[in-house]
Amino acid sequence: MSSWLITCKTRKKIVLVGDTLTGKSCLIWAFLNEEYKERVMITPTVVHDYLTEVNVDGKIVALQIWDTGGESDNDKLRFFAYPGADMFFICYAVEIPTSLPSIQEKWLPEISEHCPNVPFFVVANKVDKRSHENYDIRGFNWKRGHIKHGVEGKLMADKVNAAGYFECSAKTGEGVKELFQKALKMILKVDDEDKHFVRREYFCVQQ
Ligand SMILES: Nc1nc2c(ncn2[C@@H]2O[C@H](COP(=O)(O)OP(=O)(O)OP(=O)(O)O)[C@@H](O)[C@H]2O)c(=O)[nH]1
Ligand SMILES: [Mg+2]
Repeated sequence: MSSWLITCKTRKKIVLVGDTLTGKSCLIWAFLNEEYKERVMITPTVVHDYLTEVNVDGKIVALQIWDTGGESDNDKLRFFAYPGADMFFICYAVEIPTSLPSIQEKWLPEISEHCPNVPFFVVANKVDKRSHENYDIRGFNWKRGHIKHGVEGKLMADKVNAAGYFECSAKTGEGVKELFQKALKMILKVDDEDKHFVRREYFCVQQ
């Protein structure tokens, strides 16, 4: 790790949560290495952090990405990853129907308890699976009778007041870079707005 990364002032942290096997580790790997790796971890993830640098509109940001394991065995350990988070990605996978309601039932209550007021995106992973022969053009899976069209994920994102809804595939790379770019842009924008807010407050005090 370069010393520049350690001392860089613009340092941001994104934490990924979501049910097990929803593709969190593969998504991070795809972002960091621009390639797909079927099995990122030999053992299931508990908590793992990465550090990289990202150019956001010409500004270099040191980005910490924290991967967490979705297995319920990790419920008592996962929150170690949360302090200092600037944003969460709550992930579901388009081929795991139960992972979508989990956003509201499990992940939102968990991150809200530990990090209230931290913005989050809802992220639909493995969207390449939609083009599988089992699906028709609207994303209807005839075998399981479950609709996995993006509209469901978007509705969930609206329902839980997510700051955004994104669709990705670690396998094809679709949407991966855009997701992290959009997240960092939003984080940096919030920073700027906070600064203005503080300045406004300061002027009030002076008057
Ligand atoms: N088709 C497809 N399969 C994917 C994609 N991403 C992940 N997978 C598959 O899904 C499996 C699980 O992905 P992981 O990234 O390990 O899932 P995870 O959310 O990190 O799981 P936990 O660490 O247990 O919480 C992988 O081993 C791949 O086989 C994708 O974009 N497309
Ligand atoms: Mg994992």
